[in-house]
Amino acid sequence: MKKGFAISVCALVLVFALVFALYTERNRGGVDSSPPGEAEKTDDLIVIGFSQVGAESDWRMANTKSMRETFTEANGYRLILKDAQQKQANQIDAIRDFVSQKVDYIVLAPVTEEGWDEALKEAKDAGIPFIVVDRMIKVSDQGLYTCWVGSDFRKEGDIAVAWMEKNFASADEVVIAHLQGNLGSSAQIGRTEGLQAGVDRNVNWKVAVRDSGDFTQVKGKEVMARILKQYDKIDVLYCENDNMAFGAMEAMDEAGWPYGASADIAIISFDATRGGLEATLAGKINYNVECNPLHGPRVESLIRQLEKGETPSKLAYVDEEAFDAATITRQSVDAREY
Ligand code: GYE
Repeated sequence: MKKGFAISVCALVLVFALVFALYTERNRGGVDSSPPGEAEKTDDLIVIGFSQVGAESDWRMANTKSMRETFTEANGYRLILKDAQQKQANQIDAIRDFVSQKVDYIVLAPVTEEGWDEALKEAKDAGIPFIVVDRMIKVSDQGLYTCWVGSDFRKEGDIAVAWMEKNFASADEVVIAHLQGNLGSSAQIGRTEGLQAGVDRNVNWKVAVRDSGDFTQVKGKEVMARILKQYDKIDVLYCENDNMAFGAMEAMDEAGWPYGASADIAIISFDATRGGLEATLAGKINYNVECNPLHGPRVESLIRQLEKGETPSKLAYVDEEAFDAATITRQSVDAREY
């Protein structure tokens, strides 16, 4: 009897020791020593999978910064950001990865407009709301994505062309060099369509050369250096973003071609980043059409609406302005957030 009692006491002590050990281990968070998967829920944070185009321009860097600053843990989010290095295949992989991680929302800044149907269908089948930001997508069924927020790129092109029509009204001939962005992206398509409509309206306008600089400074310089060797008269350089304009200006500096407000080649650019506005204020860029990259808070407000069970508008366009070297002020450059 005494022996049996001792055994029971021992067993009880052992059970207590085991429970105590497990309890302290759990409180240290050490039950599973492997780190939780990125999207694994260990808290109440809303998990956002964001597929970003890349880091090709100042615009893009400002856009990434805006998303990072908005979707912080302090604001109630966990942001999983994947940089696609300007490749659609990487974006499709990222979307599939977000689906398998069961994120709460997928946000896509698409590199091009076409080719999204299948990946979006997978996200939809998984029941994950899909927000498109910045450039647009073309899909067979509009129900494949929840909503979009970004710029009206065609309108940006029209604004630039209106400036050209006003400033070259008395010219006999306007020879244009056209530096395009990433072919197939909405930003390129809209800005190119705007210029094309201007060329169709003005018989004396000629696009002598048209080439893509992929929205990067390096490529902008490379393409412009080639153009300068082939043509001896250019009236307007229509450049689809600031970074390509910076590259083109380097090429013109090196080749000794004067440009800007006090020279024969006028430069039109897009984005109106701080660097772009500095160049406009310095008279190097004649006209700069704004494209606003601060989409973080805009995407967040869409997510807040969706969280409340509301239906945000399908398409939301951002208001934008343009800056003329003749009228831009130091204050407007200093007020620039990006
Ligand atoms: O103009 C360019 C960037 O999609 C609006 O992409 C964006 C464009 C922007 O690389 O600088």
